[in-house]
Amino acid sequence: MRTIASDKKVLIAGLGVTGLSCARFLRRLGRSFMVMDSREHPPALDEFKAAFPHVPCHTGSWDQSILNESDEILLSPGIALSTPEFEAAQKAGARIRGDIDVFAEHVKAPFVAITGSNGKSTVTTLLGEMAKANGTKVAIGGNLGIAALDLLEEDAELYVLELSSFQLETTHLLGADAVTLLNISEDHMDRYPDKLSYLRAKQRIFLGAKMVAVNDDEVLSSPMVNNDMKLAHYGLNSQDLNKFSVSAAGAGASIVRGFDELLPVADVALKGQHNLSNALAALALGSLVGLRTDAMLSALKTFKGLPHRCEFVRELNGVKYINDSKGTNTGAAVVAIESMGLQASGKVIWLAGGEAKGADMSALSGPATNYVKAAVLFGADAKLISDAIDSSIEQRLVDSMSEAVQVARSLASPGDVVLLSPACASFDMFANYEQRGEHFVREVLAL
Ligand code: UMA
Ligand code: ADP
Repeated sequence: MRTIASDKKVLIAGLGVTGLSCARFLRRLGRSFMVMDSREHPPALDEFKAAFPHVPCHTGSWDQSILNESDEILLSPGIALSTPEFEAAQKAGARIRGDIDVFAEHVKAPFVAITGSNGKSTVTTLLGEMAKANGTKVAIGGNLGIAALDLLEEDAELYVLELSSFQLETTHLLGADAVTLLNISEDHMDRYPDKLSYLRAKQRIFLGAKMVAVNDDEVLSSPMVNNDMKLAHYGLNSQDLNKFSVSAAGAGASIVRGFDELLPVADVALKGQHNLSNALAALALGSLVGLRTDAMLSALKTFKGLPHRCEFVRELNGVKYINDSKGTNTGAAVVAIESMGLQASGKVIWLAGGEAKGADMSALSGPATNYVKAAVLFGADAKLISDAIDSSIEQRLVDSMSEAVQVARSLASPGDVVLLSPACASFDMFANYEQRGEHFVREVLAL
C-alpha cells in the first residue's frame, strides 16, 4: 500500500458497509486512517482485518481522546451526530462528515440523488433501468445496495443515489445535478426530536442542487431556498404545461407530459397509485439529466418493482398473499393497505408489528377502518398498532410469522387479500426487512 504522508488524522467511525467503503476509498487515495466502532464485534470486523491488517482499529467503545485528536471523522449513517462523544469531538475541532459528502467532492460525472420517506429504492432502481435503456453507463447505489464510495470504482457516465436522512445529516454540500424529495411521512422518530428535524435533514438534498424534480402532490417536496435551480414538475393530481402527470382516471388513463400522452397507465409494469407517482418522479428526473423519452418509457413497460414492496406471492382459494415487508413506517403501510384494499373485491387481512421507531401510529386508523377486516399483530410494538385502530376490527396477537400466516389464512375468505405491511422496522424479531419478508413468503408457499 502506498501512503501519502499527511498530518491530517482521519478516523472512520462505524465498521459496517459504509465504514468498509470509506476504508477502501481512502486506500485508493493513498491516505492513512484509523477505524473505530463502539461495538466489540461489529459486523464487518473480520472482513476489515483481513483486508487492512495494518490499519489501527479500536472496538468496544468510543475512545474520546482519539476522537478529539482527529482532524476529520467519517461518520457512518447509523451513528447519530448528536452522540455526545461526537459532539465533544466536533467542539475539539474535528470536522465530521459522511461518505456522501466525500462522494460529492470526488465524483467526476453527473449524479442524481433521491430521498423521501417512501419510494426511494423503487425510483432509484427505475431511473437506473431507464438510464440503461438509454445506453448510458450508470452506477446505482447509496442507501440502497452498493455504498456510494464503492460506486466510484465503476467510472460511470451517470450515478443514481438513494439517500437517507441519516446520510444527508452529515452531507455539507451535495451539489447533485438533479434531485427529488419524493414525500414526507413520519419515520425514524427514535433518532429525531421531532418531525421538523427529520424534514430539515431531508431538505439537505437541495444543497447546491442544479436541477430539482418537484412532486406537486407533496408540499414539502419544494426546496425552501431556490437559487436558480431548474425545476421539473410531476404529480398525480393535475395536468400542467410540461409537467409529468396522469390524464383522466380509470381504464383510459395515460401518463402525460403537459397534454401529450406518453404511455397508457395499463402498460406500466409497476402497479398501484403510489408506484405511478414513483414512475412520474423517475420520468421527471430522467428528463432533467437528458434521458430519451422512448428509452424511459421502455423501462416503464418492463420494470415490475423490487422484492418485498407490495410483491404478489401467490393466490390460494381465491385469497391473494402480498409481501410488503419493506413497509417499515406508517406512510408505507397506509399506501399498501389502500392500494390493496382498492384492488380487492373483499377485504384486507393485515399482518403488522415490529419496532415502531417512536412513530405515532394514528395515521393507520382511517385506512384500517376502510379496508381491514382483521389485523394480525406481532412484535415489540404490536400494542401501539392495536391501540391506534378501531376496536371493532378483529385483532389477533401472535408470536411468530408462522403463526401469523396460519391465523391470517383461517380468517380470509375468497376475494380477500392477506397483506404483510408491518409499519415497523424488523429488528426485534428478524435481522432485517428482507429476512422478515422471506419468512413470510416461505410460510405462505408452505400453506
Ligand atoms: N455503530 C456503532 N455504534 C452505534 C451505531 C452503529 O459502533 O451506536 C456501528 C455498527 O457497529 C456498525 C457501524 O456503526 O458496524 C455502521 O453501521 P450503520 O448502521 O451506519 O450501517 P452500514 O452498514 O454502514 O449501512 C449504512 C446504512 N445503514 C443505516 O443507515 C442504518 C444502510 O442502509 C446503507 O445501505 C449502507 O450504509 C450503504 O450506504 C440500511 C438502512 O436501514 C439499508 N437504512 C435506513 C433506512 O433505509 O430506513 C436509513
Ligand atoms: P424506500 O426505499 O423509501 O423505503 P421503497 O421503494 O423500498 O422505498 O418502498 C418501500 C415501501 O413504501 C413500499 O413497500 C410501499 O409500501 C411504500 N411506497 C413505495 N412508494 C411509495 C410512495 N411513492 N408513496 C408512499 N409509499 C410508497
